[in-house]
Order: sequence, then structure tokens, then C-alpha cells
Amino acid sequence: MSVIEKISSEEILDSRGIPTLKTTVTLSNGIIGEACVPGGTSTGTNEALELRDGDPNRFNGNGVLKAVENVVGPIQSSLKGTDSDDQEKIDRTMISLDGTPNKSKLGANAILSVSLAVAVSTAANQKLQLFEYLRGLTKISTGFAVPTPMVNLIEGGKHANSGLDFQEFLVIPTGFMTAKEKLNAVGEVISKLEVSLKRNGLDGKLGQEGGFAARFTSNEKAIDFLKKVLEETFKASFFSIGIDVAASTFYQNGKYKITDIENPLVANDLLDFYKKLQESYNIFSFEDLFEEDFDSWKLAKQKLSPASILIADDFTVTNVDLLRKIIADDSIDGVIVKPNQIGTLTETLDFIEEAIENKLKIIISHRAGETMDTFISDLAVAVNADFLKAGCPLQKERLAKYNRLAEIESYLENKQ
Ligand code: 2PG
Ligand code: MG
Repeated sequence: MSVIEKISSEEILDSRGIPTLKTTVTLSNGIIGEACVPGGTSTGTNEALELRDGDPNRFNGNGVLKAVENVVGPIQSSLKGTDSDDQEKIDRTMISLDGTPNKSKLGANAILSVSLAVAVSTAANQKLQLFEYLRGLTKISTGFAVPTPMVNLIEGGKHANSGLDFQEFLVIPTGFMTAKEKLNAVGEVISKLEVSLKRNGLDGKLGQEGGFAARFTSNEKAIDFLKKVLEETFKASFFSIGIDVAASTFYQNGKYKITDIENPLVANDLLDFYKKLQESYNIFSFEDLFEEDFDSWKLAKQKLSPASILIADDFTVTNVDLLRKIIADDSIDGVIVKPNQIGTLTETLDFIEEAIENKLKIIISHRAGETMDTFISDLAVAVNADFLKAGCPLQKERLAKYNRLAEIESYLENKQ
């Protein structure tokens, strides 16, 4: 056992050049743990609040100096001397110190940075790998399983200026055994895709998550292109395609406007379009098909599942109360898990536990704005997540997360 002696924090930049927090927890025996918080670009309306300074003279109001002050001020005072092994007590102390339903007083970014840094320091203190320590905070009793990467190769929506409405066109290496084989296969696909895009005059910039911001004239054309590249590279059964639609970003006045179809669509017509894509391209997963439209999600589940898995992200925002309501509707097959949507490790684990109990697929996810922090890779192995969604490895902060998966896999192999 060791107690928290000091908590320091500083403003750093994320991969978008937007400020975020790097927080360091020092234990009484000198052991430290660090954590950097990510930031979303297409955020769900029910996410916990990311505290920004609002000072127009710094980073367009996006500075996080107030959040840093909250960490080194009230949060540090309330946690100093607390046993670092008691993650739940630490998180609950911060939740009550904040006292608001969405962590708007202290900021979910401030609170999460401490919550994660405490876990990192305690794992080091207990001489455990982070994923091993995190496993001890769950009720899972089976062996460790390394998740399959879901890799974003073509970007649209708010993440890229490509003209594509759908946010992410993902590939999932479902036909390989180990994480290393899966990542190598993704690497082969990336090389092939790069060459094909160039040949077609579609190469150029990358999006926020390192995927290609290729200017296809419709969402379906992007899927079609990706499918052909996959087929040129591997047998069709080795890879699947997933889409993060992030539909709320092209929703206006009750309708959805996409480049594939001239007139704006009502939810039912958009669902017909998804059905067409599913049938033509064997789509493995659809994420955020609609935002907060309970009836349409229910209908989608009846029409698209189980041939595709329907994943909620902005719909459930890692919030266990919301998840319980949505589970009662039987409208989803899986959930995205992003610790910064809720603001503490304990609440993130509660959410995952509820999802596992209800047999939902677990997809641990990065955010558009990232750092080199690889906490989510350890979290994904700790909870035996089905997938890790961490963008495209062409960007270092995404690559680091996939490399950490491979590193954990080697560690587990060597332990056997
Ligand atoms: C998503 C995420 C990550 P953002 O929608 O799934 O890919 O994007 O961080 O912008 O919410
Ligand atoms: Mg999403």
C-alpha cells in the first residue's frame, strides 16, 4: 500500500494542436503514474463536460488552465494521503467533490486525468503490467484475450475535409489469429490503398485520425474502392468493412443529407440506404446510425442485425444509466467505450460490466484528438474487449496504441 503524496498537472497539446492535460500522480514511496487525456471532435450531446477556459486570446477559448488548476488545487487537496489502491474511493471522492451530473464544475478532463494517473501509479507500485492491474478492478475471471483492431483508413465527416459525410471507413482483420498478424495485414492494406489512391488521383491529406482524407464523390464510392483494395490484397473472408456514420453530423431539420442521394432523407430512407450498403458490401458494423432517435435504432436492429453489428457511441456515451435505458429497447449489438466521455475509470468499468452482462460487443476507442498515451490498449486487454478502435497507424499516437497491443500479446505469450 502507498498513499498519494502529490498530484501535478500541465497543459500539453493533442494531435490536433488543441490543449489537453497531462497529469502526474506521485505516491509516498516516490513511484509516479502519468496520464494524458484525449479530446473528441464529434462529441455526443450527453458526454461529461470537457472544461475549457473560454479565453478567446488563447487557443480560441480551448485552453485547459482552469482544469489544470482544479487538479493541483481542490482535487489534490481532497486526495492527498488517500491509499492509491482504492480506485473506486478515489473516483467517488472526485465525483462528489464536483457534485454536478456532468462533471461541469471541475471538468471531466481534469477528473479523468487524475483517475487514470492513479491507476498507472498503482500498477507500477504493485509491480504489475497496467492491464494486469486493471483486470483486478473487474469481475472477469477468464484468461486474457487481445482485441481485434478496427482501423480507420478513409475519413470524412468532421474529421476531414474530404467531402464525405460518413466519418470513418474502417477495416477489420477478422480472418487472422494473432494481433501481430492482424496489424501486419492492415499494414499491407494501407500500402495497397496508398498506391491505388495515388493512381486514381485521390491521394493527399490525412484526416484527424491518420486515415486518408480522399475526396470520393459519394460514401458508397469510398466503400466500393476500399472493398476492391481489400480484395486485391487478401481473400475476401480475411477482412471486413465497418462504418462509423456519426450521423448527427449531417442531420438537419429532421432529415439526413448525404452526397449519395440528392434530396435529404428521413430516418427510414437512410435505413434503406444502409440496407443497400449491407447487402452490396457485406458491412460488418455500423456505428452511430442515428443520434438519439430511439425508434429508428430499434427498427435498424430489426432490419440490419445480426448480419451487421450495430454499435452505439454518441448514443450511449460510456454512461451506464443511458446504457440501461437503451438496453431495455433492444436496439444495439455493441458499445464504444471512451473513458473521457464519462470522466472516471470506475464509471468506465461499471459501463463495461453492464455491457458485458448484456452480451454486447465491447469496442474500446481513442478520440480524434490523441496523445502518445496508450492506456486504452491496456484497458482493452484488461476487459477482454472484442475490438480496439484507434485510428490509422500512419499517425504515431495511433500506432503507439496498436504497438502496445502487440507488446502485451508478446508479454502474454512469453509468460505461458
Ligand atoms: C468516434 C471518435 C473516434 P471523436 O466518433 O468514434 O473515432 O471520434 O473523438 O471525434 O468523437
Ligand atoms: Mg463514433
